[in-house]
Amino acid sequence: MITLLVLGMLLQAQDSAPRILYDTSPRAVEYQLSRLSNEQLLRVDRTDSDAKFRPVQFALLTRRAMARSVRAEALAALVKIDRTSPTQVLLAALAKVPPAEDTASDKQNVDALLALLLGQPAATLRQHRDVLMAAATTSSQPLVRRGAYGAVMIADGDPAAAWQAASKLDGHLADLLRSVPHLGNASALRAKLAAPVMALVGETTVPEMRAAAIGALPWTRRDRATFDLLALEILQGADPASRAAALTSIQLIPESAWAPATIEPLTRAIVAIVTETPAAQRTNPATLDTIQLGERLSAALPAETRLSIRRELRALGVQVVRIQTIPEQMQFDLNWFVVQAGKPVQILLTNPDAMPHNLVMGQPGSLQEIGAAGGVMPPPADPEAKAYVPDTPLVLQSTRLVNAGEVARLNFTAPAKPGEYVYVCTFPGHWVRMYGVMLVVDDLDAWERAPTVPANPTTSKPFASPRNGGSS
Ligand SMILES: [Cu+2]
Repeated sequence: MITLLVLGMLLQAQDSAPRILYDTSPRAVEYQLSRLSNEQLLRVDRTDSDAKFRPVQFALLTRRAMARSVRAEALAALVKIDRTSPTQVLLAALAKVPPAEDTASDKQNVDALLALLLGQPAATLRQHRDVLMAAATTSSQPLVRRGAYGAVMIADGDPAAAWQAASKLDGHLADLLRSVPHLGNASALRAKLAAPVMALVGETTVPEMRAAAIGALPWTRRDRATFDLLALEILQGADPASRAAALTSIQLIPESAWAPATIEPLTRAIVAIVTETPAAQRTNPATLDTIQLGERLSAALPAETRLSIRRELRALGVQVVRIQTIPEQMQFDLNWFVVQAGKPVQILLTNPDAMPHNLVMGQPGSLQEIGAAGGVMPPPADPEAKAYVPDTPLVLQSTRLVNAGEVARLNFTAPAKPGEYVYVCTFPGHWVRMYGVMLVVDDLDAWERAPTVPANPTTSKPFASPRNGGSS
């Protein structure tokens, strides 16, 4: 009885709004807010009229992995509280968020704020052109400069004035170039940027500027000439930052624009680049993208070359399998994948959905049992504990619950016994839709010569496609 009472009180405490002491210094208020999780922050009492709640609204606008609708609401509240424009609020927000884009969640955060700033109509941005130009040319914050140069270009419908201003200031042209991927639907403006960006790639030897121009290029055009230029940078470029940018940019070029004669030397260069990369760094996102690019390019090669290149890439490290959740669909984007028995595997699970998901790997035929057992477990008391993972020998591997915008890595050795192993999200109710199959084979090379398709454990029929487009 007493335990039930305590439990009830705990649950009540968990559901009620966290109390914030506002009669302290701004720094102390900020500190209290910084201690709250996103879920707790969302429960903090607030209005859009009392300046006291400004720090709460600002935190909601600038937090990593915050939903778009929450940010939009916080932005509207800040505009009202400060009696200012969204442009001003967003420039202030960009000055405050971590500029480092080393992690996926920081990058998503910056992307979200830039999308709010640059997603405004050109006519609105034009009303604030003086403010934007001043911010672009005088701010000490690279992200503010990036957003402001992009906004001036959208306001003008033309890059000339912003480009000219940025050219006169040390390092500013690189900030302008980094805004190009964020220009949204301004396709006429992007087209106008194609010639100057391509000319800059041809001219500049300043590594930072060159890398930024190469990063901007595929956002202005994605044709054969762009492919050739990026391929040349990968094959012959001397500067590592520019080569890395070219490897990222070339992934955006559609296969129809690939130059057939360049594909084999390019895949060989990629094998060499991955070989040069220390083993411990081969699971970095950038290297994983490079390996995936090598595999994609090799698909266009004759069978024998393709198989030998894939074998080389595979021999270089762990086999990495990237799986994403599909927002609002309760599904993984991968129906099945194949690995070699006894070889190291890394599953990289990214969750762009608003709700948490996990991935539990189980013995062949165990989907229903694991899904049902996980779904009836209570939420764990310890927020760091793995949730909804049933204690049964059927479970081979599991991640923790992955929150919105987060990534989890699962490193393991593939089972020695071939078979159709299942993976499933055990969050209550998800297992009926959110699952897939890891096909374990004795010899991957032999399998690639005569591929087989595993069965969907629910229908017992072979999967129609390894990828899941998100049908509902
Ligand atoms: Cu799920």
